[in-house]
Amino acid sequence: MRVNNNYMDIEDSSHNITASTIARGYSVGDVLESEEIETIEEKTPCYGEYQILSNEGEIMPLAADKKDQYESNNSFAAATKLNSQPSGRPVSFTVTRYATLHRESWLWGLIKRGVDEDYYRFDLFGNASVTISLDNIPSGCNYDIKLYQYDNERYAGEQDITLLRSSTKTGNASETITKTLVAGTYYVWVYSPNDTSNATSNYKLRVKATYSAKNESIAQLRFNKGAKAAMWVSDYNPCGIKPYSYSDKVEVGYMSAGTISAAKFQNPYVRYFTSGQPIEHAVLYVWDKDLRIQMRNLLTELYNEVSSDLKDKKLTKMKWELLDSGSASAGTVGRLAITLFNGSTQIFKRIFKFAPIVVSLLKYIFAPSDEVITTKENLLDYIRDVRTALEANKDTGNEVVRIPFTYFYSKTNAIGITHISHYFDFTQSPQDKYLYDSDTIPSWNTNSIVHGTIYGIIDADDITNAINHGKNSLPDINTSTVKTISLNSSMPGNINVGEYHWYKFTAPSTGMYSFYTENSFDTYGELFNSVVPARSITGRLTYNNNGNGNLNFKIDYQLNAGQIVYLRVRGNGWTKTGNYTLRIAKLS
Ligand SMILES: [Ca+2]
Ligand SMILES: [Ca+2]
Ligand SMILES: [Ca+2]
Repeated sequence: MRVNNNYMDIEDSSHNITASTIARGYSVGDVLESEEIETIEEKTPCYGEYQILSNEGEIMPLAADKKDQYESNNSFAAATKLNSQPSGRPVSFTVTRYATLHRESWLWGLIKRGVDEDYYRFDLFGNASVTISLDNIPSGCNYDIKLYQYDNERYAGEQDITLLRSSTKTGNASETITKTLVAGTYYVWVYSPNDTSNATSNYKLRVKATYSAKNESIAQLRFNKGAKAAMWVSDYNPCGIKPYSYSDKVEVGYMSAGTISAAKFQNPYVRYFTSGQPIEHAVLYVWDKDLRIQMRNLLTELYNEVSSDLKDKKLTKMKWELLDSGSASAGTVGRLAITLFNGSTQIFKRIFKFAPIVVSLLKYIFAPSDEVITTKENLLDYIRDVRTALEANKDTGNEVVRIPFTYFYSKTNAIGITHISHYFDFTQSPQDKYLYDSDTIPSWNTNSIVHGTIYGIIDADDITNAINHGKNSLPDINTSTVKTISLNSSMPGNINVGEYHWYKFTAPSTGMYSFYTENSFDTYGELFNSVVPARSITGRLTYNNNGNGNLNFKIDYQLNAGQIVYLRVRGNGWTKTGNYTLRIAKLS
């Protein structure tokens, strides 16, 4: 190339001018400016197949450098896997890889590269905080990293990969990306923005993932938060489908064996879902007896009205609508309208008035799909199944009902048919056991594949918050009413797991008083000036565990005439349960 004051000529190796700015009608400045723009243009990553160019001697006079052990990993499709599916509960992990960028010519589509690029893939089995770092970048080199996510949506193809975050420092400064991510498939792209490389000096790539998963105690949710129910919601939504969105089989992608370009479905995450086992998407736990009874009552009304009023056997369409949305602002009554159709003819319509939380649970969680319920008998069977779930053993006060919502992954793979459809099948079937006999709601179980997040449910808004993976969490509140107790009386009580009872005492005269329990279980007593929420110990005056012998507490405390104190009685460690008798005596 030869540049003079006004013109620029481009010559070949024999100094023949092959192009000139005179001929093109633009000046040197224009050309240099456009060249500058080209040099700062960002690199794009490579998705699918690429070709290593082996006979590039004339253009790349030196032989390609020695490759690292993970080669060839020059595209998302060929990415090196950093982790695999754990055999049990997914645990937080850190993976470190030492590798190099070497010189090598290769081609992806029309884009030619002279320097190696490395692609890594990792999968998250739950929501996690992730830190990716690239250290030990060789001196004289500039490497960058970018984090990508495989698009978790229906009909996503092999190029549906989205950039989440970049780290592009200059020189050989270390690169870091930190981000909170949901369960899914991710890629890290390590490349040199200015085509610098060093085939003998390793970079150090580290991916650290810390799952946010946490088990919850039903007693905590019930007595500290005042929750009536809870929902476990999986951290992974299959192809972006939210829990309870479907009650039947949905196509999420298809592949045609004919041409690669017709391959619409490449979601790498579904490889974990081929076991034939049901995968839990969301689980409803209900312990509040009144809530369960109200839901059963609504279903009983619906059952009776459908069986007596619906003469038409065939159903083609069903509408479950919340008239008063069932949000907390709707007040104390929510209205659920259920309309049934045969063709365009409306054959049934009823409006049910219940508490907002009741109509919301029915609408969001139990509304069946048109495709599944096609006859009057189908609908009656369905209502009976849900009723059975809520019934359990209604005579005991502390039982918990567990109702999972599951799906299967499947594909049609018939011989002779080149078009293969992939499905998630959400069709529900009745289960044989609904009673749940543990205080712990686990963030992971063998049917859940990935971790989930647990949401306490007090009212209708909490249901939509849970389904939408919302951030609203329940504050600590007081779920215990305060009973007044007087001197020398005895107060019987029964404590369940996590429960606490408040008592108010007004000293009739100045003196030393003794507060204590009798009977045989491990009680714990705490004295306050005022009632505090949940397990708070703010402003606690004094406390005692076993002062009265036989694991009973005893608190002796000096009070003035007319002074009011509040006593909290609970099981030791919040876990002990049983019957007690509370007494207050005046010592002096
Ligand atoms: Ca490499
Ligand atoms: Ca590579
Ligand atoms: Ca850099």
